[in-house]
Amino acid sequence: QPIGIFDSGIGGLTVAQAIVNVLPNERIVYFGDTAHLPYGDKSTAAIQAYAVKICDLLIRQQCKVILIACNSASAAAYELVKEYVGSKAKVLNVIDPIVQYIGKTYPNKTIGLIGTKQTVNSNVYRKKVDELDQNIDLKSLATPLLAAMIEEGFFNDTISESVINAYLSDPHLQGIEALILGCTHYPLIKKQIEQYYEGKVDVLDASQIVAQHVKNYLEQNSLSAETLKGDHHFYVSDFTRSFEESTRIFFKRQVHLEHY
Ligand code: DGN
Repeated sequence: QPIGIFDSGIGGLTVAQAIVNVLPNERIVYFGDTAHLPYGDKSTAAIQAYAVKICDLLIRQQCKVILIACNSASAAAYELVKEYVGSKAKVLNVIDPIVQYIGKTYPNKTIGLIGTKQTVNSNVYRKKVDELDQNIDLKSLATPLLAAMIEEGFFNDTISESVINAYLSDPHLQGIEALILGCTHYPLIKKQIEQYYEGKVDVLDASQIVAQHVKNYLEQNSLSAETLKGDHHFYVSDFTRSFEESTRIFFKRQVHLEHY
């Protein structure tokens, strides 16, 4: 049975890639909701409606686990989707693993978060961090330009450097010991963010932490596949050649997108 992964578009391929790296025997069924992207600026109700439909598809594909790879969708729809899917598949999100990691690693510290408007304004990270009761102060900033910038190929250049500097110098993000990259696209600018902080702030790539979490979950529940059987599939709700070409940025190699 495959692992289902979904995102608002193809940015979630960063998470799929991290999973393929740590779990080479697992077959992936990926769904990018390119007809409705970006989720980052959508209402909670809209994202919930899209997420439920995508889960129907992933359940039809017999997925044993459904991972909501998108931070915006994890913030808006995780509880609803978990209830909707019930016992048909285990639903995981990209926020809980990073919150657990922060609780273990940074008690009594000040931590930063950057993500879309939906992710930051939902306050889900803040609520979950507060529930840890570890005296962690979370400072967050919506950085909506970053995902669009990366999709247009602006990273590791002077334009992205200016945008990153403008956001990270915001007064809301000062005095932090670690920064959560709370969006599928940000692993691509991790190096530039590390350069900005000159090693003084830990930059946390959620995709790596999430992949490790999925691995632990499969092992603990005896759900791991022994060998890779069949091909990965990458579905999108709207196909364009430029989406397919952009898969190379997020998955390190170009993959074939199937229009569902
Ligand atoms: N996948 C979205 C997220 O992780 O929040 C980013 C893309 C978007 O919808 N703007």
